[in-house]
Amino acid sequence: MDSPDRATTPLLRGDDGTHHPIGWDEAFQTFVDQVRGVQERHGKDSVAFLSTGQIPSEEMAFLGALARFGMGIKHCDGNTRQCMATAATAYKESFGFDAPPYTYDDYEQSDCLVFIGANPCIAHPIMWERVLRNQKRPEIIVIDPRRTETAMAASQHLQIRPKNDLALLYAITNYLIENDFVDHDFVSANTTGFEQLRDTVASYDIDAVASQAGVSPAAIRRAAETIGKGTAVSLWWTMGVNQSYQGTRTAQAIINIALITGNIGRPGTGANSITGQCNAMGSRLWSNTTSLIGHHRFDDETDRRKVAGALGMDLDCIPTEGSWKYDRIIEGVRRGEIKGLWIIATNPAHTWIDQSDVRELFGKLEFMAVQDMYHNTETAQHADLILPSAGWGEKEGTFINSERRIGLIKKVRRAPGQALADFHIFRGIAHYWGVAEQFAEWTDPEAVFRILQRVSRDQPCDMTGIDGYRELDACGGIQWPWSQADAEKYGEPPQQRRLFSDGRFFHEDGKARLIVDDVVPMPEPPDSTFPITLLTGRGTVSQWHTQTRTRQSPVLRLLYPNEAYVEINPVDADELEIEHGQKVRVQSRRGQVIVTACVTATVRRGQAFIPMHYDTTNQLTLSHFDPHSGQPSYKDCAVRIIPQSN
Ligand SMILES: Nc1nc2c(c(=O)[nH]1)N[C@H]1C(S)=C(S)[C@@H](COP(=O)(O)OP(=O)(O)OC[C@H]3O[C@@H](n4cnc5c(=O)[nH]c(N)nc54)[C@H](O)[C@@H]3O)O[C@H]1N2
Ligand SMILES: Nc1nc2c(c(=O)[nH]1)N[C@H]1C(S)=C(S)[C@@H](COP(=O)(O)OP(=O)(O)OC[C@H]3O[C@@H](n4cnc5c(=O)[nH]c(N)nc54)[C@H](O)[C@@H]3O)O[C@H]1N2
Ligand SMILES: [Mo]
Repeated sequence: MDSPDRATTPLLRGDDGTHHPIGWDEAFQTFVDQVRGVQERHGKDSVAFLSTGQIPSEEMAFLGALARFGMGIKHCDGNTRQCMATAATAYKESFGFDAPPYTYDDYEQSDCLVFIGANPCIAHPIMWERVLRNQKRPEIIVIDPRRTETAMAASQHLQIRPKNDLALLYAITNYLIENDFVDHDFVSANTTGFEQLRDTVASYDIDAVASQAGVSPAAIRRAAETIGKGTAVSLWWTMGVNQSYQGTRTAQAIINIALITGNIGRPGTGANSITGQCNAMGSRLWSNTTSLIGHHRFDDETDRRKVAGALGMDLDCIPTEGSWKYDRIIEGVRRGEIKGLWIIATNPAHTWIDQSDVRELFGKLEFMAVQDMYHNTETAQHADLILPSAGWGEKEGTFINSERRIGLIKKVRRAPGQALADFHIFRGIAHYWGVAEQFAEWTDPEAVFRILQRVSRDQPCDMTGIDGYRELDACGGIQWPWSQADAEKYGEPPQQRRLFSDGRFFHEDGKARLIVDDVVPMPEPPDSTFPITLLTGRGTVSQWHTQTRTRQSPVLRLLYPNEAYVEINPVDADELEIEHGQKVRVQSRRGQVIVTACVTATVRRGQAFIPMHYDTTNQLTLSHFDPHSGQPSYKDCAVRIIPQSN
């Protein structure tokens, strides 16, 4: 980890256009002067921040509170918008709170597991191991346009055409209702909206959907029958659903199936979103971006009072409105409304959708600060000021995983050079900004953890019963909720807990909502000029995102192709006269990249796949979003592929 790419001192761009090392004192002063300068020239709302699901909850909370309650920054979002926003929105609307219901034990307790747009063999190998440990010889159904490693291990693979999930899930729901696989008692006692669901899905006939989706009617019937007859069915989804222009409704179609068949709140069941980044769940709760810290509401005075009280801050420093979403912040840069940007632990110049546009936009900013472990990420290269950060293992704090488990991360080594934990960078900024007093209690991560416990009181994520870091360490992590009342009643927290075992959801009426919508067509379907649908996602177990960390490991580097490649079906390759290993040009309406052809039957005809790990992939993607969650739809755009002479 002491690679030459690590940022070891703050770096400031000089008049010659290159970065020069400076001390922390100058770095903090420059940061504060520049941010204030932009706010004075263009108004307070002209500075925004973009953060991450990869720092501890205490740091996220500090950042969100400092920026919004201390520095008056209104617009902020994080890379969780690229990743989990759809799941969060779907849960909130369906259950009344962003609450993944499951516990990892459910992988082992199911007799039928359905994976939709998820490739856990590659992306979640530890969870996949738990599936392999399942002793019930479960049926495994995978819905994915590619024949992934996970699909190969499944007993049923519905290899659908991209973005046909919503219609397919409605057809399955229709089948379940028509064949009376419905848990009527559960539906009438614990849900609302069943009649509307039934009437809407009635028009999704399996035969019609099958030809559109490119799978056989028999395969859909078999999957529906398996789900209907299963006694403990769990449904799991990841980015093939979240990163879709109808992702929220698709996630809710999955939730609907679990609800109407009574597959929730029991061992081996659930409508379960698998999280991506190590602390995406923490950012959903604590980042203070889309919702007021601890999943409260900015527009609710009672919530604002409660949060102000728990933080010991004045009510007037709590804003009454939420922020723009990520795409609107980027649009704000384009329109000249955002002039200053502070980017923490994320690399949008690589990962934001339609990236060439983003890189151009960064040039329009008057000030850009990047806080990262590495000084040379695609984003850091555009920065005026780079703040060097300690990474995982070099600092402490807590993370929350997909099963709502709060776990302690310990410091096992010193950060290189002058790199500081993000926590201490925020403390420094608070001091130089002149709000040290307001954050006097925020001395160290555990002190902040205690503040967050107070904020969580009486929320579904109540964690007031945890006896500090000591107990988190002793128990190997504790799932929320764990309230003071729980601790008094039960003593030790049980190892595995799932939500909704009492059938009560978090909406005021205690019921879950069955939510449906019309299916809308793909915005950029393949046509005669751009005949291929481009899919993007994770390529190998040994690559992580923009590879700032994984490329530092000589061992990992041997395990994946160093140069970008495109997977293309053998029949398409033949028609286009492309040989395996040959260079090809992949063009979309936005850009073009030269990559190596990997001819493989894992993708179907008319489709191609490029991993997201290469810095050029997002030059091709189309800027379009789920309207409810604002999450980018990274996995569908039209391209053409042209052979290059080597
Ligand atoms: N090794 C490794 N592991 C990782 C990561 C990494 O970079 N490297 N990143 C982590 C993060 S942040 C995340 S979010 C997760 C992501 O984990 P996953 O979501 O499992 O990974 P992806 O490859 O992005 O997408 C999953 C699948 O969606 C499929 N898909 C594409 N379009 C559609 C569609 O229209 N319908 C359906 N049903 N499926 C579709 C793709 O073919 C792909 O196989 O992985 C985490 N784990
Ligand atoms: N085409 C396409 N694009 C995609 C996706 C896709 O499937 N297809 N997937 C999307 C998804 S799911 C995600 S999650 C995003 C990920 O997108 P990014 O967040 O942009 O990618 P990362 O490489 O994870 O960037 C994290 C950065 O944080 C830094 N870092 C790590 N730990 C720390 C720390 O403790 N402190 C600080 N200050 N810095 C730290 C790392 O060095 C790295 O530069 O990409 C999205 N983009
Ligand atoms: Mo992600």
